[in-house]
Amino acid sequence: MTGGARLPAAARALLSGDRRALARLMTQVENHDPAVLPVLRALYPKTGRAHVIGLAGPLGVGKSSVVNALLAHLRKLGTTVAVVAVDPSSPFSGGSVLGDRIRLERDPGDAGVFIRSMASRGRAGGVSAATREVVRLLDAAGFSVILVETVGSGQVDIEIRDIASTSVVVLVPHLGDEVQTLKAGLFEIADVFCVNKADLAGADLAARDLSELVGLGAPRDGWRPAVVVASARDGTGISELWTAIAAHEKFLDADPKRRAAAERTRLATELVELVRERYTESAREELSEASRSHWLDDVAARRTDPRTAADGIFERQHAPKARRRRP
Ligand SMILES: Nc1nc2c(ncn2[C@@H]2O[C@H](COP(=O)(O)OP(=O)(O)OP(=O)(O)O)[C@@H](O)[C@H]2O)c(=O)[nH]1
Ligand SMILES: [Mg+2]
Repeated sequence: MTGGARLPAAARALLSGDRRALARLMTQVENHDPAVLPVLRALYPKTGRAHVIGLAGPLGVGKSSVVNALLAHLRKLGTTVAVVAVDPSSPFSGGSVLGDRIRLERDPGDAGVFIRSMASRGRAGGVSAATREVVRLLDAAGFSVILVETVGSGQVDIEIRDIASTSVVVLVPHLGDEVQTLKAGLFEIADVFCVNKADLAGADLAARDLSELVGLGAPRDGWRPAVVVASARDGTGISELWTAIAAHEKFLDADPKRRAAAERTRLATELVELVRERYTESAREELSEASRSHWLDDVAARRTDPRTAADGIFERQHAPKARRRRP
């Protein structure tokens, strides 16, 4: 008897390469369908092998185009690739654009590619929780490289660092971009900078300025971000971009403790987020119970300040039962 016999049917289907089962599980994740939870639990030990690469950057800099070019490059190398486009605002706009553009260049019968755009609608854990779960499904399904493109707010851009082992920040050669990037906090998350649209004027200058900026800072965790000039439009610099990404991966692997430490940091962030999600849910439940409306009544009437009331709610819900029973 093998351990596999105890796996849920959907997990077995995913592991056997059933792409429709994979897509169905992703939909369940997006819809917060609790039926997916035992499947995720069963698949978790089979994850952790994929190289997860995040791509972030300002609107319209060519992230999807770079993803598309990397995808083509990796397929030529024989690497299996999955793409996840994360759009926190709309399930259709940005994502479907990405899907359409990539569909143009890929062979629909190519089982080595999987593309998914996703939205995360109103979950307390935000975009990250659902994205992590979708990435894990792809990881378990055996994709070697998973490219995660963020679409939308700067906050989501920054959260990519909690999901990906390598973060690529895509920029374009326009004056002031570096300053904007610094402001948006993107500078801190980049392992690799990609100055895209090199077919336009100024790319080399922008890359030089950026390299200087990178040179001024201290390496983060021993790594100094690489700066690559590329044009997703004509394909120049894409193999160099992949080389830079792969170099970061190699750097992580050079010291086994390094990758483990980075992963533990990401997992700690995830656990805090998940616990916070539970607390948030139970606090909402507490306040929505009519018999508990005294919390809100007291705060609204200025009898209790919000922090004291919050302490009271937390105590009531999470203090050990023995303590709660005391008079
Ligand atoms: N000249 C030039 N244009 C490019 C290049 N790469 C992308 N573009 C164009 O830039 C525009 C935006 O490209 P996308 O790939 O959709 O950019 P994005 O960053 O994914 O956009 P959002 O997801 O909406 O933020 C499109 O019109 C592309 O054709 C490039 O290397 N050179
Ligand atoms: Mg895009």
